[in-house]
Amino acid sequence: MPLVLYGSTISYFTGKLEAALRYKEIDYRLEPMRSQAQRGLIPQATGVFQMPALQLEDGRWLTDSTLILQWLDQAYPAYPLLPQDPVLRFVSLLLEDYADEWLWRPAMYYRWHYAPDAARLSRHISEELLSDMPGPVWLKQFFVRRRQRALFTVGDGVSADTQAHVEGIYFHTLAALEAMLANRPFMLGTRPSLVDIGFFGPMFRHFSQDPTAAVLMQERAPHTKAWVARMWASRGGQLQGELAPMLPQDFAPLLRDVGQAYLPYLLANAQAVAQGHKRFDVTLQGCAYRQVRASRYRLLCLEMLQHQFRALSASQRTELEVVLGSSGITSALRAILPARSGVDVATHSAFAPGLPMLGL
Ligand SMILES: N[C@@H](CCC(=O)N[C@@H](CS)C(=O)NCC(=O)O)C(=O)O
Repeated sequence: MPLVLYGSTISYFTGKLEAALRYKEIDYRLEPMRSQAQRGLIPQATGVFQMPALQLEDGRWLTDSTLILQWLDQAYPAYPLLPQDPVLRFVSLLLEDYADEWLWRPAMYYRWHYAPDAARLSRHISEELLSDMPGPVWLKQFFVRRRQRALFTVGDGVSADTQAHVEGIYFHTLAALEAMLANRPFMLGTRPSLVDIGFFGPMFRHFSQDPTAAVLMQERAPHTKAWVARMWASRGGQLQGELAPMLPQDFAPLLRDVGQAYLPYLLANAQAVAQGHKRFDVTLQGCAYRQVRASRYRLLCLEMLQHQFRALSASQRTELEVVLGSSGITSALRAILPARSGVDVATHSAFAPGLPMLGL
């Protein structure tokens, strides 16, 4: 019996999980998570209104692609995604989290800001996911576009003042990936790992397929475009590759972004959650973001990273400091957080109720 993956053929996190299932050669079937299912059974089972959700043969449900990947790597150990080396493993978890949460804003911006993209994607969602709701497609499109912008672009800090910075996140990421993928087939070596899977999320279903972003990828980063196809085609049994023993030097620009933008954002978010603020202002890399949505889930992301960091031995942490260089990452990993998500990070798993990405 295949696993059943509920999601969408245009979803960031569904595509990310599919790449892992395909590489690990785990049999699965993709089912659209239609509005009826969302309103009823699935959020009841997973505790959260989000995709993807994975159902096992024995009926159990899993949510949150990050936790699902960690569970899959244990339950299906063939073709592992997480590196064995504890330091490389930690850096992989950090980069996967960054790709999930920090590339989300530019991914949503390119999809919903530009009219041709918004028209195409709102039509796709209306036909794929809202086909079980009454009403004409054009009306559904109107509401989808309005909802997505209110939740994820203009309603989450994207404005005329921040637009250039948001676009810069995409351009810098493309430049960093291109430098790596011009020289080797996968980000950490000659086979895929969790880092590839993390970046594949936004790069596949958003940046390589949404019209405006796809043209930019084609022009600026042809090796990255080829890697997207290579990742989708990768099967563990057909690849003989190896992971690099250490993090390659060309990760420095991504690590800088983690330290200068993503982790300062997570710390400002933690402060907002502590104060019970639904929105907050934060200046990142000189760009003033206003009215960004607070997220208890992203506080949990920071707690998880700190928990994984604390699990390293003293000598591994020293080794990690060397790998991370002057990126400024470890100070955020050691910071005392002003608030708690309320989730026990030591026992949290894909089987526990999930938290929505934005909101308290
Ligand atoms: N942390 C979750 C995030 C999942 C997520 O936010 N998925 C998006 C679609 S790609 C979603 O379902 N959003 C819900 C919404 O738009 O209300 C994961 O890794 O699975």
